[in-house]
Amino acid sequence: MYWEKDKECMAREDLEQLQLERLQSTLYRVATHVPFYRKKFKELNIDPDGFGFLSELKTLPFTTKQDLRNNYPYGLFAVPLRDVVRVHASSGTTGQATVVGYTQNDIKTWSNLVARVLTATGVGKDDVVQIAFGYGLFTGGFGLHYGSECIGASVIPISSGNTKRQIQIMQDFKTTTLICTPSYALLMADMMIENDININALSLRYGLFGGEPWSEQMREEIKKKLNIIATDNYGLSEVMGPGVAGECQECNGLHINEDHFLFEVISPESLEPVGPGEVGELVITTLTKEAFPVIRYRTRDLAHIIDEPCPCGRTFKRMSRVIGRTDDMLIIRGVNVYPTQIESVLFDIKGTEPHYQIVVEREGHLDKATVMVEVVESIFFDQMKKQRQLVDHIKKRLATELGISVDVKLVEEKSLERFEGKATRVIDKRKL
Ligand code: DLL
Repeated sequence: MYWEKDKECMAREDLEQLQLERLQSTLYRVATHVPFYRKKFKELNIDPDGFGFLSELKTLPFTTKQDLRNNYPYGLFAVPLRDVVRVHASSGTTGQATVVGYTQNDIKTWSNLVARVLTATGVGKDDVVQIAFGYGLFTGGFGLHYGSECIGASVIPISSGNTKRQIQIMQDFKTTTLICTPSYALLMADMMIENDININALSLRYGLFGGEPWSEQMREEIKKKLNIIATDNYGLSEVMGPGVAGECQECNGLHINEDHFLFEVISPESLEPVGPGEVGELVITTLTKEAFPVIRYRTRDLAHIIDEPCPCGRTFKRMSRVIGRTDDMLIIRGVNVYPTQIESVLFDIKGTEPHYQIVVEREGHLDKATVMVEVVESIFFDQMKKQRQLVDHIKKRLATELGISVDVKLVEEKSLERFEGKATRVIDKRKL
């Protein structure tokens, strides 16, 4: 199922021509209306009118989160505020908030791209969509809301939180599609199981999950517990919000909406492009944004590009799931470790619950990581010997996967914090 087949399945040569034309007009727009870009282009001797090939993209300057912060709140807008109909902002948990804006046209484009992502999962106008992402400055709630309305689905704008009520509404309103973070979906599933709710009596068929990294094992767990098709969708507020990329029913990588975004993958150290199919930091250039265009935005998200054709017929390249963020990456004794690697191992081990947290501390000059893992009650109250065996087993599996040893601590079921939005997997005590 496609939302815009002519676009989503277009020939690559046509796509590249379209990308070039759109890039040219974006460069013109930012050079004319955004002093930050005008200054940068001048410093680097870039003539935005003389841009003739997509391959020249790498001559353009990067834009970073810090640049957005330095221009807080409206400094990077390319249209006057009177043309802006919506403002969103990032939460600012890692510093000052960053602000983004949308023109009427941007909202239309955004809804359309989210509509593509929803349609690729199988969601249509007969569906009842429960949006359990937060509504507000976060782009998740409103982004998915407008996209769902665009396809004509019946939208339940419940927002996040109040899990009991979410479940009640899911039952009463015959929700067919759940939209939230993967960790919140799992929290809901667990609560339903705990309360002996018959999952098969629900009308639920689809789940679109995004907003945070999750592993393939977590997808399996959600699918099994909720008996649904579960797809991954990706986006970030600096670039638009949800709708940047999303999986089709093949569930094997997220189709990038390439007619609206140019993706590059670079090494965060050398800033040079990585080899084909290699993991690196995603760098995104918007091609159609009016109010808030960005040139070569460094996302800090790590993924790789899948170039092979997809059996679904879409010609847009896919990105792999995001394995983590450069700023989530733990360097433990010189080795790079991502929470999703730990998650994959834990999901494979019987007796552990899919809830974990990684605590990083500094002992002397060395970083020490402890993985706190919830275990089922029978194990928690089991003999010490059995518990030790389980700890050793987890440690060994983690050491093989990560290439370094970490400590493991078993904790009682439900003792770790639960999340209704994005989960926090790492507690870094080194910064405290
Ligand atoms: O999280 C936009 C969004 C909302 C996407 C709902 C999908 C669904 P921000 O709050 O700006 O925007 O956070 C963006 O979240 O740079 C990634 O690190 C992470 N992220 C988003 N989607 C995924 C995903 C929204 N599917 C940041 N997998 C991004 C992994 C994701 N990480």
